[in-house]
Amino acid sequence: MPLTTEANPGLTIDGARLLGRLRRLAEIGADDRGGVTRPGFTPEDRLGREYVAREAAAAGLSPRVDAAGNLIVRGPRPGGRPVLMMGSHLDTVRRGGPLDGAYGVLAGLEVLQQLAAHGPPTAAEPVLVAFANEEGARFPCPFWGSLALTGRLDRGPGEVSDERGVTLGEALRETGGDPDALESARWRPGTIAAYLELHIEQGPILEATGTTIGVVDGIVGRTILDIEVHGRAGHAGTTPMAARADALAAAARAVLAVERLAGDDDRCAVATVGRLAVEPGVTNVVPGLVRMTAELRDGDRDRLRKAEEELLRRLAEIEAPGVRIASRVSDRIEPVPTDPELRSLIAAGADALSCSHRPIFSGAGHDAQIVAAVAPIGMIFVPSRNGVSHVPEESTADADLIAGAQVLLATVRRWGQS
Ligand code: HGY
Ligand code: MN
Ligand code: MN
Ligand code: MN
Repeated sequence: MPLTTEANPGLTIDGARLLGRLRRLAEIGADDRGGVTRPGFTPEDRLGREYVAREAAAAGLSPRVDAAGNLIVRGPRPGGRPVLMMGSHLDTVRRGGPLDGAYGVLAGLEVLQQLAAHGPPTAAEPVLVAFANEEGARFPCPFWGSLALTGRLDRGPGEVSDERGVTLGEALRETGGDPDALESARWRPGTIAAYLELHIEQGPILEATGTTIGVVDGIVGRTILDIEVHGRAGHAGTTPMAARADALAAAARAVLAVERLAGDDDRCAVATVGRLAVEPGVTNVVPGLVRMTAELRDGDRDRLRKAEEELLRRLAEIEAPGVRIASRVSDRIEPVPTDPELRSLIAAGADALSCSHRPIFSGAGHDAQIVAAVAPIGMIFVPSRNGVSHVPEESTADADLIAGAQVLLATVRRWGQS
């Protein structure tokens, strides 16, 4: 595959440098299962961000961390042009892989570095952002950084805590942010002309169809519910079955109700119970309380709302004497389409590089869908081996990683030219 474009024969990303940086970053937070555990606002997260900032500074770029914990990297000629923002995230889920988020950030760094060193000025000023806490793995407020940057945070830093009761504000301060100055992280409306995010697909379609580049046409919406099943704890040997109010047995029905919502009943695209905690959680006590989450996703906003309502009805039906189920929506993120003009630019860039491409829908969430509230967004996908992500086995062929970065560079160069 030719890796330079007809429009910029000399300008190409340094594939070996990109791959080397990806390997180095994956060592930060490397866990005992061969994966990467670098949740937002942990010491590992901070080290990852510092690594990227050091690489940027060594390349003559200007990195800074904003009050919300976002790493922002600008080139040598800031200001005076519309901003074309490239971004993704450096935080990971627990026992995740090396590419989710990290790839888009390091490829964006490579693009910025090449343009700064060799590029004629582009119509827009490319700016790179590594958004803080996209996954919400330690602090359950995913997209924290992109919500802060777009001025749409609906919770304060003291209102979100980890499992040990540490607030996000405390962790943010320890990792280089300033919870008292979050407003300063906001970019005024109109200051971002466009936003581009390069990401691994995290699903099977590009690999199955032998396609190198996915031109994302839309991003899934997601509703997360916190559910509490209240029963009555009791002695496991002496409480007669007829007299029990077993919270876990009711929670098991609730788990199946969530699964069925998306499965056989097709009320939404996918539905998952990813967390479940039993109290007191000992062998010889009838469970008295279960805390669990339900996560529903769909590309259609109305379907997602109706699925949520249907789930609440079904949870109410599971209630029984002594068993009460309480739930609240902890997060609701709308599905969004991408911008048609950016889609065309990405496709044209892929064509110029002789990369095969196809439209694709994103079943994963991305910071792009938050930025969509203030700017047109475009997303580029590359194939995921075996379609897996959020697991240590997450990987993508080197040639595809390099091709995706080339398409990002080509798209940035084309923006504003037509
Ligand atoms: O869960 C998601 O879709 C995203 O990767 N945070
Ligand atoms: Mn992810
Ligand atoms: Mn991601
Ligand atoms: Mn006893």
